[in-house]
Amino acid sequence: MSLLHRTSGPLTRELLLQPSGFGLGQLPARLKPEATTRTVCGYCSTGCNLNVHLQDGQAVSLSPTTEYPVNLGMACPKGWEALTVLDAPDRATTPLLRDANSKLQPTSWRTGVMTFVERFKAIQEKHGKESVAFISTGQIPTEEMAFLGALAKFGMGIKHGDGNTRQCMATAVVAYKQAFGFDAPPYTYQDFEESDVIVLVGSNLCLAHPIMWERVMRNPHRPEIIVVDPRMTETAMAATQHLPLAPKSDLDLFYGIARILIERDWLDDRFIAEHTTGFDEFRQFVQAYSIEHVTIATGLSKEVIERFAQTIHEGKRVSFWWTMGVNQSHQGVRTAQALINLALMTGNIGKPGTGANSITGQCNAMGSRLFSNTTSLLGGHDFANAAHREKVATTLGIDPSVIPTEASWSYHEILEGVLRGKIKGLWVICTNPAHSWINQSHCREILERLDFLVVQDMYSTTETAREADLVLPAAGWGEKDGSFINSERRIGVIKKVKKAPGQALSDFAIFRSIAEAWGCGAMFRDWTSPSAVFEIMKKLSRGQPCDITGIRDYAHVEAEGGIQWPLSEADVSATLQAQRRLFADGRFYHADGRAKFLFEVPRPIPEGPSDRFPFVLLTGRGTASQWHTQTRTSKSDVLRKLYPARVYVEINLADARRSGIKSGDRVRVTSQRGNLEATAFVTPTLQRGQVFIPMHYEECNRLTDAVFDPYSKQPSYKACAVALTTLGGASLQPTRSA
Ligand SMILES: Nc1nc2c(c(=O)[nH]1)N[C@H]1C(S)=C(S)[C@@H](COP(=O)(O)OP(=O)(O)OC[C@H]3O[C@@H](n4cnc5c(=O)[nH]c(N)nc54)[C@H](O)[C@@H]3O)O[C@H]1N2
Ligand SMILES: Nc1nc2c(c(=O)[nH]1)N[C@H]1C(S)=C(S)[C@@H](COP(=O)(O)OP(=O)(O)OC[C@H]3O[C@@H](n4cnc5c(=O)[nH]c(N)nc54)[C@H](O)[C@@H]3O)O[C@H]1N2
Ligand code: SF4
Ligand SMILES: [Mo]
Repeated sequence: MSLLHRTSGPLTRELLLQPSGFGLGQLPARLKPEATTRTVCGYCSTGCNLNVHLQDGQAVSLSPTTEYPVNLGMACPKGWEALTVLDAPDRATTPLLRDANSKLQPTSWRTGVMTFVERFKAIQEKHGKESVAFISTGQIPTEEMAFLGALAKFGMGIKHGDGNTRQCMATAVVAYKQAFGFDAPPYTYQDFEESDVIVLVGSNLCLAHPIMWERVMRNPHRPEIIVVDPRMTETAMAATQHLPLAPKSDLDLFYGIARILIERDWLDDRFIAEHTTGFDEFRQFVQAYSIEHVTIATGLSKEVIERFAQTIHEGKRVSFWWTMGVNQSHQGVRTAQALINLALMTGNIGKPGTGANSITGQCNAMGSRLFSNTTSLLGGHDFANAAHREKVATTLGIDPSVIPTEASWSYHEILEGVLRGKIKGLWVICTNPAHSWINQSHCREILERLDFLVVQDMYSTTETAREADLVLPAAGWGEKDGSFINSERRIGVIKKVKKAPGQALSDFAIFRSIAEAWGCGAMFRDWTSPSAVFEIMKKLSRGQPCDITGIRDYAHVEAEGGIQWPLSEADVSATLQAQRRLFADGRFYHADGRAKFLFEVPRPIPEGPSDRFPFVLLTGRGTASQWHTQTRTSKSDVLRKLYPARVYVEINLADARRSGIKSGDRVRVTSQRGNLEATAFVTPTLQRGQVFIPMHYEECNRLTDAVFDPYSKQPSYKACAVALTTLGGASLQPTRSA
């Protein structure tokens, strides 16, 4: 464990102070900072705090904040390098408009915004208001998300707008809403240190959330760490139990575990009776999940499964955590709920070191869940609820009739809308679908069909910006103000510490000028600055489970080291606890105050391996130094040294040996949708019949299969069938089918 900690863990303060580190020690004298300010990191949902050192008001270096309850002086390589990537030569510095020769040419902001308004209005006039849609993000401040959602839906009459959080968090949102009555991850990071059993499902915490992993490493209770993941990930290597189950067999496994807990009477009967509904039906349902059934479905041995159940029973404080291995599945919602069920039936919720805990991905996915105005109405409200619409309208001083009466189409429904000729104009903000969306060539074909595509991004070279008719240059993290909400519901403040290059503007400023040019500026008279919008958000949250009316302002948030929601006016007491969790009183958000047991018969993987495509492809994060589609992380010299430059495919040792494939050989990976050429990386960490490709490489999503969870509409990125061939055309066969 300690070796792993060193090799893949973050760079700590100690390293900073060493002469060879990246920190202050190596700065030339003329760059010694004059002042220091603080901001929250703009990559992952951990929400580490960084001290940014300034000279002439501009950032010159940074170091992790010691006295912040999230990261305690630690940061991962992306955080350390966050400033470097802002200076890249491909930053979008002026608006770009496609000319008659189909070339993107620089233009003025005035022309850019006027063209935006003219083209989208013309489309709406010809094809109806709903023919323009937007796709947004979990990576801009909450104030900007709220502005975008309100401007698009109430000001511009857009009905359909979704976020890249659909690719990521939609499953957890639906699972929580159905089970608890509100989208409410219950935990606080301190729980990583207080559990004696930590169950990580489909989460490679060690590299996707390195500082959360550091919190696990600080746990003084010598916890059992159980990793449920088909791959022997970095996290699994450091675990005490690894369950390398067959992909997407989690549901069978957890129903089987529930059955064992019931059979052996390892339940918290009182909690079940007082705080839940649906347990008797669930008890009946899981009878079908005998250990024999579960061993066949998962490929795990009886002993491994029983030991897992026994460890849950023996744990005094058991926490269940999940990430994309659960959410990105054709049955993600029910899988997340199967974990929630395990926590409920053993009473592992609402107490220190417990919980059914979805770990978020992007820095502000949680802000998007509450305030993006896509699936839920601003402030975690419901579009379909007339009282909610009335409340939001009154708070904003707008006519309730401008608020749509139903939630937007989901991401893939919007893309299908393009195919059906229903959507003609699309505005893409802070996301890169031409790289990250599932079944990429289809996605690109769809984008090409649009009459008008606007991309608002920091860089002009992203795969999506290259397809755009109009590129709007955006300031990024570090170049603007606002707030984020991290995985444990903690609101943190981000600050402008650097001037954006050229004419790039904050997304906030872009939304303001579009509102004016569109003719709905009056609706946003009070939306003058991020802090003004924070006040509006507070009002919108009043009376909701995410009530934040007790937060005074950004200064209050900073003084407390971030503040977790909820904090209503009534909650503000003399001392605010730095670590707060939900459901300590056993009351959930459904009208009866109880949590629900939810379950359903598992379904097979839509595209299992076949004779033609005999391998299962898994995808996900590759290293702690790569971020998604790499628009940012590829701009750092330091980060680029920490990962392979070109796409690679991990192949099981026995499978590779059988075909004489060695690490470094070039192979072709083909699915029904496309193919790519990659370098083979032969490894014992994969099971036979499975291969893995990191999502950071542009080619990865040529292969993936557009399959969705029926409730959350989240794409299932982590299971499709592929064939492997040498470049000479010889096909590889697994030593055993997957
Ligand atoms: N360095 C880095 N960190 C990141 C990001 C990044 O791009 N780079 N992105 C951030 C974002 S937005 C997100 S959403 C998170 C994602 O964080 P994670 O979800 O931890 O990362 P992934 O690698 O996508 O997937 C986790 C694991 O799911 C496993 N898996 C695949 N199929 C199954 C299955 O059927 N069952 C189970 N139990 N496991 C399965 C995969 O083998 C993989 O190891 O990371 C965040 N942090
Ligand atoms: N095969 C496969 N595909 C996946 C996944 C997987 O596991 N496997 N994971 C999925 C998941 S969980 C996620 S979250 C998505 C992520 O997919 P994307 O959202 O497409 O990935 P990013 O690279 O983060 O894209 C963010 C874009 O916003 C820009 N940007 C950054 N900051 C700002 C800003 O402040 N303002 C503006 N306007 N632009 C900005 C960046 O330059 C970048 O182009 O990928 C999904 N795709
Ligand atoms: S762990 Fe996440 S929040 Fe912390 S420094 Fe790394 S990327 Fe930033
Ligand atoms: Mo994500």
